[in-house]
Amino acid sequence: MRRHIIMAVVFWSVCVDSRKIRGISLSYKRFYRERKSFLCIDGSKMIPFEQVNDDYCDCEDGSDEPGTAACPGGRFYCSNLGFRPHYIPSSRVNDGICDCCDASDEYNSHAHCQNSCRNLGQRERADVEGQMRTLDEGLRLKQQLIEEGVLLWREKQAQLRDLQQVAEDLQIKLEEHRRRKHEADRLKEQTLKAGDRGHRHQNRTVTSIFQILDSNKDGRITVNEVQAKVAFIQDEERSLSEDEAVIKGTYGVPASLADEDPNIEAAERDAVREDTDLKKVEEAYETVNMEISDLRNKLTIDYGTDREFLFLNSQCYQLKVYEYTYTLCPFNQVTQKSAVGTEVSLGKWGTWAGTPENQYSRMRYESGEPCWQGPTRNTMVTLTCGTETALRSVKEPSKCQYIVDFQTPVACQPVLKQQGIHSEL
Ligand code: MAN
Repeated sequence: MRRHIIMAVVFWSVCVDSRKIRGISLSYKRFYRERKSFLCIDGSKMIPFEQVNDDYCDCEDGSDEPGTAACPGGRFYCSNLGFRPHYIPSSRVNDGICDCCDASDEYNSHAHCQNSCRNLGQRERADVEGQMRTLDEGLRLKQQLIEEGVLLWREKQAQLRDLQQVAEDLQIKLEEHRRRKHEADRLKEQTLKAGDRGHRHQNRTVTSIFQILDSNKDGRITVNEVQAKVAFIQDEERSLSEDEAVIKGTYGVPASLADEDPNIEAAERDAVREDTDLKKVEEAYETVNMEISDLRNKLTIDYGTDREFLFLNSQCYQLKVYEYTYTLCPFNQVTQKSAVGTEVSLGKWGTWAGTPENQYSRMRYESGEPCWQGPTRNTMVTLTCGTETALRSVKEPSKCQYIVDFQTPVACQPVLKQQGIHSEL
């Protein structure tokens, strides 16, 4: 008899427990404190307490049946001790499928659910611990990169100042070379004019000798004519032989002597040299100005609140995905190179495009190469926290629109919180 009484008490307490406690979270427990009556949580109805979890739906909000499938909109709380608690629709209670890892949803079914919460929790805790270690290490590296960024920023500023100085010096040099070139041109001009005068004088002399020799005025000088007038030009000791008297080019005056004028040659050489020197200085000045403008553009980019992203500038990262090699050069461009070697632009640096809370979580690269019968190629780069800076994945979810997962310590945020795995209850 005593044994029967004990068994009845145990059975009763299990029944009461299953009716009252099952499917309720700790925070809701206060609504189910055993009293004579139960007030539906939405306050719409008062029912006798025995009707809680009696497998009949009394409350419109389903709150009287948290542990059974009786109410259509009801929800069942899996406490999942050792893992993450969660709600399931109460229609899944005792439906023969294990939904809660603690098997609490199948307390009265043929399904033999095992409690797997402990294993799941262990696995998740290991994952979370791994993530926390990554985060710690990432934050440590980020700090280093911020410090390096400060130096790098100073270095870039100094580089800009140096380049500006070089440009100023080159400008002075340029003016000097322009002046020298102008002077060399002027001298050349002057020498040429002087040479021309000399040449004309020489021509006149040659013409008069020609006229003296050309006694029959036929415009030609013969050997006889030369020998006849030899007294004018002969060596006083002897008369001119026939060979000596042969005058080549009997038609007109000898060719211009200007080409052989050493003054003109020197002036021309000087002018050419000055022109070459000026061109060299002009080229150097242009190059340095391009470098200045390039550097100025780089320095106007937003590199994050602590300039933590500065180090990414002038770096490139690659990843091969199937037949394509993708290259991300942060703050510059994204490209795609196919196995056959053609390189396509997937977008040029556009802007930060993260969330309002963290605008530095995404980068947009826009206006890449137009897609055949499609849009212009664009790429969205998502920055995720990691201990290394590397491309993790590239996908093309829609034609010519690419998404890139880019890991780097500078994307690590100290506020990152993991969803807790509870071990209470
Ligand atoms: C190339 C690549 C692809 C893209 C097609 C569109 O093959 O750039 O990523 O989808 O062109 O024609």
